[in-house]
Amino acid sequence: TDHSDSSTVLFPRDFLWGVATAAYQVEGASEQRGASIWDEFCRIPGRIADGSSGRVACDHYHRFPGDVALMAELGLSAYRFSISWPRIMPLGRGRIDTAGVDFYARLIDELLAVGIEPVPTLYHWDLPQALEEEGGWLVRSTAERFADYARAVAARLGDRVTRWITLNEPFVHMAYGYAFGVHAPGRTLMFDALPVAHHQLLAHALAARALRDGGHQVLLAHNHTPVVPASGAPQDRAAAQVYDALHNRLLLDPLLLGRYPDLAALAALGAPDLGDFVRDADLDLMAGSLDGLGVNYYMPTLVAAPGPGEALPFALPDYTSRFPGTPVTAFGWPVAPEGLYRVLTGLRDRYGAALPPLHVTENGCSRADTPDGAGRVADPERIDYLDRHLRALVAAKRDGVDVRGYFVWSLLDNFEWAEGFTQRFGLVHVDYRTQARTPKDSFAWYRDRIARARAGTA
Ligand code: GBH
Repeated sequence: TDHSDSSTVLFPRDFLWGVATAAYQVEGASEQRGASIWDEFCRIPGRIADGSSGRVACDHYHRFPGDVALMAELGLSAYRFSISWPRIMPLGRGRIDTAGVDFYARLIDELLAVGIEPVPTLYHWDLPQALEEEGGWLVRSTAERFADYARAVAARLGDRVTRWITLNEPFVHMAYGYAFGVHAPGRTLMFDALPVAHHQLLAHALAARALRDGGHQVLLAHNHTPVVPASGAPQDRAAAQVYDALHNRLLLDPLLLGRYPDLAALAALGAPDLGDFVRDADLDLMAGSLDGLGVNYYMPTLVAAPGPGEALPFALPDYTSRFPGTPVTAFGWPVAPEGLYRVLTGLRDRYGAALPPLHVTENGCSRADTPDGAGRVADPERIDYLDRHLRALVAAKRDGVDVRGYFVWSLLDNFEWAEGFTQRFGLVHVDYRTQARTPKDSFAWYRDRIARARAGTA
């Protein structure tokens, strides 16, 4: 077959070539906005690996013109960033901070001036602290506050944005933030965190209704992990199924099918009954509320049945030691591009006609990068990682999956949540002492990759 010809078909002109970041991880300028749960969480000793916080981060708030210039050099068609709710509404409700709105307006104008589509995420885990004090995502009213916030943002920035991502990884936010407590707000509720999933879905659905009324397209970014049972033994297969239902389907089934997956196996472990907080009308509102699905993919998960006295695989499994022989990133995460192919084709197979077009809204790897004496950062492992994952995306497209965009996580090295600044995911190295940006070899590679796709030669 003629690969050059098929490539223009695989990557049509409107394919979104992007990079992604999130407000708390890059912006800094924390004194110029309301407090979020991450500001609070980072103050608790021992929670962040290097004792750092997002107080300054990459200072993107002040340096965005230079960062947009880097994006223009890459030849991107889209930038996925997130809007900080407490920068728009310092108390999570009511008063709008016009300086906060103005920051995003200037960022968006800067992007449009160089032909890059702004793709804002309305919520990437930085809940206003004032709302956390009213119960955070455990209470239903937070969903309504989110819809108010979404409407306020769309009213001010909606003339320049067509595609919105409501929430980033609501499952991860629930699990890490409210069930295990390793992310903000640091609660350890295990299965009692389930209402957090539902209230985020409701928030998405209420916001989606408002945004769509205004003619906008609405996506949500969901973290997917293909689940591999550790063996063919029935107990490992059953554990893998529960894990898959929780991590992959708990939030997608309501959005795409209008119902929750069967969680009977969890009830036996003390999980609350969904009927305690789910209303029928909520599911009607959620069903079909997506114009596109964002897929964040990093790695697969190998699941073994818990041993006697161990918790069910809702808790953090030790992924890496369980994939013997698989190379890992600096984070210890297995490098498995075929997992992306499995995720993309698996979504199509499971949801069929109910599945909207897909966008890979995050994919990337961390590496211990340092510029050499000549100011070069050679990161061949990252190039290999991105190249192989893009090939997996191409394979899924060839097999008929409708994938319309690919966003590298991340443009810049940034504040990697509980890991602080110890994990570097950027195409661009950041020296946190000087804020100097140094494009890595992977930056040039991605620039050339995009150019080849545009020229129809690869
Ligand atoms: C994304 O989350 C986030 O959206 C983004 O903000 C973040 O910077 C990026 O990924 C890189 O981490 O406990 O070591 O076995 C990814 C969701 C949840 C995937 C935790 C890996 C297990 C890690 N991640 N999960 S570990």
